Amino acid sequence: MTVQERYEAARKMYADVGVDTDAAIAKLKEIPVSLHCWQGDDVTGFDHDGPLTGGIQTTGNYPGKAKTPEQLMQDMEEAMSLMPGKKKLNLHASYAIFEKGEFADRDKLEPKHFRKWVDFAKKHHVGIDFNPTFFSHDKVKDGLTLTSPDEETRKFWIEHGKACIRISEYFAKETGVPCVMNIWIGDGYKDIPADRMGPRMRYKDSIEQIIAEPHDPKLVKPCVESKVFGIGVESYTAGSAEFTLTFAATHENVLPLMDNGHYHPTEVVSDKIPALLCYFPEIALHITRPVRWDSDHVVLFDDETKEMAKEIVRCDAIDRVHMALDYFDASINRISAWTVGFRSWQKALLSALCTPNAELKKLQDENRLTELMVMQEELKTFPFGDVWTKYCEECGVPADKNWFEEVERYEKEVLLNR
Ligand code: RNT
Ligand code: ZN
Repeated sequence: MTVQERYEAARKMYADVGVDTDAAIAKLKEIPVSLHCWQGDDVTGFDHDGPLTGGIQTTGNYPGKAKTPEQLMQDMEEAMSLMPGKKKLNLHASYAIFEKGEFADRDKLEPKHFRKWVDFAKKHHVGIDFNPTFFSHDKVKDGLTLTSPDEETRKFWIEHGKACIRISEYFAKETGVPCVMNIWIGDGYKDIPADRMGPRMRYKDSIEQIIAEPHDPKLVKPCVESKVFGIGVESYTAGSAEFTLTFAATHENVLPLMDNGHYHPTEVVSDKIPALLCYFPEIALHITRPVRWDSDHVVLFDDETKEMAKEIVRCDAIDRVHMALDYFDASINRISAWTVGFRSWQKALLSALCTPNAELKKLQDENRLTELMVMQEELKTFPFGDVWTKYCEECGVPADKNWFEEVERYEKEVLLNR
């Protein structure tokens, strides 16, 4: 059977349960998903030589890591050519690109240091999301940035945040797409602190100063990302879930950002998405895969990933949820890591779009819960793969098993020669 014949058969089966697969495919092509630059070089960046700090860690030493902006862009292009769907570029401030002999510290960063990224985004017709980098830097004092009791240190990082607001607005103006600017800090304590509120009050004041930097809220969307703990920061994290959520709720035009690696292992972000959508006009996500802890493994097409996508789709919130990938695995081919993660999230979205959500909701509301269980289980063996293959084909990217051959060729010809 050809791809088209298989698709026709699948389309009929889905139509019988009220799902329009053509519409699902068309819709998915319009949903932007932010692709994180930091999978390509293990969160190293270009503005410092030191180690990755902030309580996050990449493990592994797979050959071929990108070491220059040119290599990172080339690798990203290679990965993007294997991913169906609409992309957005997600950058960290530490990926500033300086001319030969030029340097600007984080508090002095300017739009011009990101001009090459804007050119890259324009070339690929994508918008840009941005992240101030509050880690991997010698001005992180005693593990603290925006919560530091040392006013000079705290000021430096506030200035960094303000510079990033200006750069975010530049990105939005240049690309014509609003920029989601995410604030995440690793500040906290390894052991039981004597003051839990003080750092949080300083954090609150710091973010307020950062977002007071003049900007158009239609162009720049600041977010605050929560976290439960980090490596070496096990006992106390200033930016906890309650802190960041309340901050976003009480400050106009600030979005809460949930990273699904940042909760206790039995908590699920899929359940938190509809809870937040009851109150916030827009929310943001970091999509990752935590294995026992916030390990940032490559996103797979697994149950919780599917459930998160389902919630976004069935809450009719595709335009209200800013989706970004956030993981880093240095133990496998990085192009493949990017590609598997992006394709997995695309599959999750497509699968959610191919779910008869209105019908299922009706069963729930009519208390036909036995039938609901039966239907949900039957749907799991529908020929989703045939719809996926059709989608990949329409997007001009290799269908499932073939793309890895290209990754192997690229590894041999490019990565291993670095
Ligand atoms: C860390 C956070 C944060 C980072 C990126 C690199 O735990 O998830 O979002 O992963 O900013
Ligand atoms: Zn994150």
